[in-house]
Amino acid sequence: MKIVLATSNKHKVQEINDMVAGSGIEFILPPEGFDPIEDGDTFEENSKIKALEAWKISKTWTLADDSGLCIKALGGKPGIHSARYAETPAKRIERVLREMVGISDREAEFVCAMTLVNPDGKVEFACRGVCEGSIGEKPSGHNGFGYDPIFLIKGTNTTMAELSEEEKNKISHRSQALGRVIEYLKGLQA
Ligand code: ITT
Repeated sequence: MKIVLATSNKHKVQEINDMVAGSGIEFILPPEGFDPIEDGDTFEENSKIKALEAWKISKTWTLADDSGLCIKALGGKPGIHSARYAETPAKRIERVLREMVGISDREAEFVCAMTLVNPDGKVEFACRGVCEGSIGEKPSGHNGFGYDPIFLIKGTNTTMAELSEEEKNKISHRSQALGRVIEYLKGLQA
């Protein structure tokens, strides 16, 4: 079964395909012209906007992931603005570290909201995955993407970027949400 993954982020497609390897499900990039206006107020709303936009141009099963980093001491920022918090991934990390200077409560979480739209253009299933952790004092590690180098996994001194792909995929917000989507799809096929 092929499902259009409503994203322009190639890292997400790779991560998600790695997670479902061997399941008979393959995620593919949307056809050309995928340009959603992510103007929702929540991860859930933006995820739905992306999934429906991808459906409009593909008319098949689509899955969207809207995700981001939420930092408690910053009132949940960068949150839904994670992808645009500064111009480049390195500058986004710099900005977060700057805003966290002098703050001792460094609790944070990665959030992922997924929306599955069926070939009739209706929301078939939606869910959320969360990965708890905290913000490190400096970046460390080169794997993954985005804020991974400053995200310390709860109860450890290891950043998400220091984990192998396989290790990240066992605990990430994205894998938790995707696990629920796959379970739902398997139920449909049974
Ligand atoms: P699409 O909207 O096209 O899917 P995007 O990268 O803009 O691609 P989002 O709007 O969902 O995706 O923003 C997610 C941002 O949150 C992403 O660019 C990263 O900065 C951050 N993020 C999400 N998941 C992450 C992860 O697993 N590791 C590190 N950073 C992550």
